[in-house]
Amino acid sequence: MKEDEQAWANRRFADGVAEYLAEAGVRTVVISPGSRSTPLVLGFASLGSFRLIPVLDERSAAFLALGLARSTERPVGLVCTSGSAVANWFPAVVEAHESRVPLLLMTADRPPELRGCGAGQTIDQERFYGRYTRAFREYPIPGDEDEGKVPWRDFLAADWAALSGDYPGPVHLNFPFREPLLPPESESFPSPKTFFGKKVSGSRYGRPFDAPVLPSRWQEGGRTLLLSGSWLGPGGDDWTGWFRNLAGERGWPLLADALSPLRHQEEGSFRPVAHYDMLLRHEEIAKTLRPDRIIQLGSLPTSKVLRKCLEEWQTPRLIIDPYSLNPHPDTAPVEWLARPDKTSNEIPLPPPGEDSGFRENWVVQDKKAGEFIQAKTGESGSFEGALYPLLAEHLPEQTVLHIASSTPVRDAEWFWPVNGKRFRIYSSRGANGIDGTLSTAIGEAVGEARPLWLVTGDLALLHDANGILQHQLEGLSLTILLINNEGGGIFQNLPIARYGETFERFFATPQQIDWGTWAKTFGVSHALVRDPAELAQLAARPAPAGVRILEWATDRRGDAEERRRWLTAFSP
Ligand SMILES: Cc1ncc(C[n+]2csc(CCOP(=O)(O)OP(=O)(O)O)c2C)c(N)n1
Repeated sequence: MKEDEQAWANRRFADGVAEYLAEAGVRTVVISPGSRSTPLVLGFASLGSFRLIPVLDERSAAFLALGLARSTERPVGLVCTSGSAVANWFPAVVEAHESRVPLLLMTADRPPELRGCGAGQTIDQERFYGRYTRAFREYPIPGDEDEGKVPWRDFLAADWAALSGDYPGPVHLNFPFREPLLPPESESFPSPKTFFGKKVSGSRYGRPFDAPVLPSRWQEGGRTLLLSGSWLGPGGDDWTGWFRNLAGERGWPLLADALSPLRHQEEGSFRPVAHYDMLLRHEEIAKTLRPDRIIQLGSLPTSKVLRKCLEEWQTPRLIIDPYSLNPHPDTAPVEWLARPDKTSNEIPLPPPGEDSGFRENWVVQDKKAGEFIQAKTGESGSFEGALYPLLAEHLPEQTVLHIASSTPVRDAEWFWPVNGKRFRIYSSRGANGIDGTLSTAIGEAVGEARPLWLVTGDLALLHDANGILQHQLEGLSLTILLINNEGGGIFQNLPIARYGETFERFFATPQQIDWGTWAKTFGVSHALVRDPAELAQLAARPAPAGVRILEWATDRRGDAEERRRWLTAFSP
């Protein structure tokens, strides 16, 4: 094939891909720089219908795409060059797989004749992400004999279905390109509207809501306890709304993690339970709160204490998960674990209220625990756990937050009070990594198109320090509440914390960063916040555009002690 023909074949092919994805509903493509991906980049750029976001570091790029896909409920495309660039997406691919977020991973590659023979920037990219993708496909080389024979346009439709269907997640498309990658400048390119593949319908992903009907044996009386873990993904609000109604109609107590929208939806007679971890630490209280049956929607709350109780109690449990997963890490009997489709044994609900004493007990105890936390919050100095009641009280209604892995996600579960302010809280609970925190939050903020608060430890922020390069993204308003306890505070709770210097060097790993200087390097604002009243004021005011860092300095050893006191000193 003549050189020009090859270049045009590359362009035509990439334009076809871009055109298809535009029709399918992709709005955003995150692109990292490189040569081999040139045709793809031009394909997306020439169509003019995408928001294209350039991100230098592929690891940050993929996490940003994850945050965008999560918050817009649409698949997001990623483009990178061949070689180790591909490997840098991997951590975000793992999280996307685990938390069911559709990322369209488009890697450029050398053609087969340049693989395995020492050609530059060439690695084995086939099935690179192994089981962490819903599908992998090697596309034909544009202009090659195969391109005419292989129905690659139909492949796109199949790969789209794998990406965004009932079990959404990442899909990897590998695109080999032969040089030259770019057509001569002088020639104009025919209109890209040449694509004739299968049409797709629907651009949002996820499973449409269909109110489940409980099998009859689960509708009988008995002390039934409802559990709600982290946000369920697209359509999640319908599922949690249904669960909330179930709790209301039946008078069943509902335990909601801070990551569940239900923690933040107290209204009328609906009152979720927030401080179950604290309550269940008390043997005497736990005995009175023990259920006869449990219904769990989606993942379990994070609490280890609750999980231990589930193991001990061996209470029969019904798990309802819109994506048919298997979220029960304990050995308690799960009587029915299935897709919540309508079932034939539909019977009317018996009248509610027959076990109202059970719910009453949970709610009364929870209120007492909430009052205990509230009283402690006023007298806690710089204790990081006190930040959560403070944020809950002062942030405006419907604020969006991202709570980082490690202590923040646990403190939020323990101390974020029941409220009716409809906060939306994101968190990466798929693989619970501290990686990609900043980029994921930036993606979520851009996708939400409204201010977002990121609550993070210092190590999680540093781990994705490159993410700050995106601070100038259009429409971004991000407040980073940096809990600076100089290292991994979470490890203070482990027995290894007794091991002095070994602990400090290999577990706590303090990093000695002057955050003011760091922020200045990138041109973002930074302020040390020392006083809860000051933080309360900042939380209540509208957040500015761009990125700001509010640094809350605290002492991880002292905080570990204080947290133990908060969690154990409560007595009803
Ligand atoms: C990618 C990744 N590497 C390592 C870990 C193990 N890990 C869990 S928490 C943590 C420390 C986090 O420190 P920081 O963000 O400062 O929060 P803190 O513990 O102080 O609350 C580490 C290293 C992880 N979860 N993910």
